[in-house]
Amino acid sequence: MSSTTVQAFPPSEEFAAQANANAEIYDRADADRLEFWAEQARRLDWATDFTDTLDWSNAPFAKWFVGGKLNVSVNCVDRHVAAGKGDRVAIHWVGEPGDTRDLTYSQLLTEVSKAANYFTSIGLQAGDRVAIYMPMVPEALISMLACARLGLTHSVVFAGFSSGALRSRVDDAEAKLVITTDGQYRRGEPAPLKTNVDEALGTGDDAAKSVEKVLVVRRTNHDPDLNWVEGRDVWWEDTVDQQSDVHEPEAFDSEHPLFLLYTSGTTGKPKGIVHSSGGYLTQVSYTFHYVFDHKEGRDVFWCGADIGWVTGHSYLVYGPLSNGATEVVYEGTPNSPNEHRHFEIIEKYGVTIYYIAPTLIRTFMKWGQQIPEAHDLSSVRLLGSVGEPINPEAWRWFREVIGGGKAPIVDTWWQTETGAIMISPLPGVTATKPGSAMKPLPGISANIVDDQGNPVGAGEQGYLVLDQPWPAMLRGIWGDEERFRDTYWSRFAEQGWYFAGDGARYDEDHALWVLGRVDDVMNVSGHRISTAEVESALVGHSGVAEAAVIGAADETTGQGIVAFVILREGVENTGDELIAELRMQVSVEISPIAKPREINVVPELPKTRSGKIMRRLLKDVAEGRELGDTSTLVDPSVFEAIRSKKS
Ligand code: 6R9
Repeated sequence: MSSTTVQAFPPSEEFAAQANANAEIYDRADADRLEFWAEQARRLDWATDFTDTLDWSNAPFAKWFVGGKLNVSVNCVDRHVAAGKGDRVAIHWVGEPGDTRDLTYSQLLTEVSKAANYFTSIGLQAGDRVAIYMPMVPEALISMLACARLGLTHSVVFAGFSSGALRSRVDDAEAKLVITTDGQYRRGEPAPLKTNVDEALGTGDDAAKSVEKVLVVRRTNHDPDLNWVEGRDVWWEDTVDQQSDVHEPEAFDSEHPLFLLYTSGTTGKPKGIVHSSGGYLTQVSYTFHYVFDHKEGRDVFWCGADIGWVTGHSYLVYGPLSNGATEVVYEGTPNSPNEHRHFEIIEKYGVTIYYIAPTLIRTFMKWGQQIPEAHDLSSVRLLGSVGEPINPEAWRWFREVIGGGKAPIVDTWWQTETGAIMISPLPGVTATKPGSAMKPLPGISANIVDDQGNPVGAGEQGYLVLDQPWPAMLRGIWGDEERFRDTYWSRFAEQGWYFAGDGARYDEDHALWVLGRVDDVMNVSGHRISTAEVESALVGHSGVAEAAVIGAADETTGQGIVAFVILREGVENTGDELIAELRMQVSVEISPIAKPREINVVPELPKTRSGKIMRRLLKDVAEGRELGDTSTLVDPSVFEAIRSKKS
């Protein structure tokens, strides 16, 4: 695909005139990167100033803002109240059954202080770990901030994970406290959640050794047989709510571990990614301000991610709140009670900045544009995408249908490990191309290289590396220094670069295109073809709602391309005729070598709860193997349907 022929969208004059960013900040960052970051760190309130911006002498273990001390929760809450903004709404919370709750910054301070007082009362001390296994209720965010306030390192475990996944994370981190809810809503129905905690923590000889208390927020109130372990389990309303609402915070070292977040690796055991306080908060705060062009007191921000993922940590908690933002936090699924839910919320709260994953955009496309069109979405002025490469079709639809044909889109590339956005256009400054994350942010340095570490030319695919440390970078894998070095720093050890695990290429204009995980890059007859590129071509066909592509072992070509597609609502499957059309589509869009060997029309694609397509499992199907680990799938039964439809 020749990306230079892709239409670029320059920023409108109107947007540029009011934008937080301008072209000059790239120059400033280039002129003196460390000075630039020191300047960004000044966005925060430091109790003790830092003496050095970066200590990289023990690479790959970085220290940023050396000697500085700060309190993360003070930066997210107290300082806004102290500045007279206490009455500003921090969180417009929307529950799945339709209940709502607004929390101002003053109210947030009260709640966070009470929780901090309770945590202290049960003997927790800075450095202890706390597991948070909760749906998207306000107390989840309050708990995270209360941990931050006390220097307790939180480990949020997605509430859709199984009890086994929770147990392994609790054990690995040796968490002393687990915070949960009695139940959670799932597509309109209450389901137990604390039961999973009981299962996870076990009893007798099998009991999780580290856990002293389980703190339970009442949410669904529907489980008459709720199990209760005397001495271990307590209700939030009986404990936290009874505490004083005054709490004197203490400052912590810039490098103090703010949180652990487990992410799956190539081996089965999840890695506990460790994030710091000062460096992390600096970069999430900086990126929130510039990438989302956030205007305090005017914008209403909505990030659709769950706090169980890094996007929820950085752009639902620490980024927006450190900037004094007003944001929407929605508890439920997008089609509960019906497909209008997101658009009703945008309309009701006047959401101005809307940040979601491409998979959701494609779902909206599948539902049809008459649904968003039934709502006044004119408040939306900026759109963001994250989590996977966005195909140009979805990009255009997003801008047209949700963004009124004019809202800029920021396609933000980053990872759990990077902590904050790394590669993205700056709205009002960067001309965007549908499907490209464009270029590294000011202060960030990335490159695309071949196996030997040589830069690749325009149009050639290579590995995405980060060749300079950045403030929000992971500080390690919890308890496993060797795995940290191995996973990220061994591939380009000589050069000392971070290997992101993604493939990418520059086009002729030096715009950066992320092509997906390198394990998703196929090699067909010696040609490297990205699964994302083929998927994008398939989705470019008017009948296709969503596509997943994998490289399956092939005797003659090394790998053969196998595609799985879902058709749009109302599109008829004409069998061979359709398949021929789709193959032609790919041939025309990319090249005849990219034509899928096999195209299967299926009713569903297997996805993780964070919305990523599990290509590994599709590969198992395509290669006729037993399925690998399906524990992170939303709905393991989709495979029955896929197998039965597979040609
Ligand atoms: C933030 C987040 C990280 C992986 C990353 C890449 C993919 C994320 C992307 C993107 C293309 C984007 N990814 N954003 N690919 N364009 N804008 O998603 O973190 O869950 O750790 O996933 O997601 O493959 O390596 P995480």
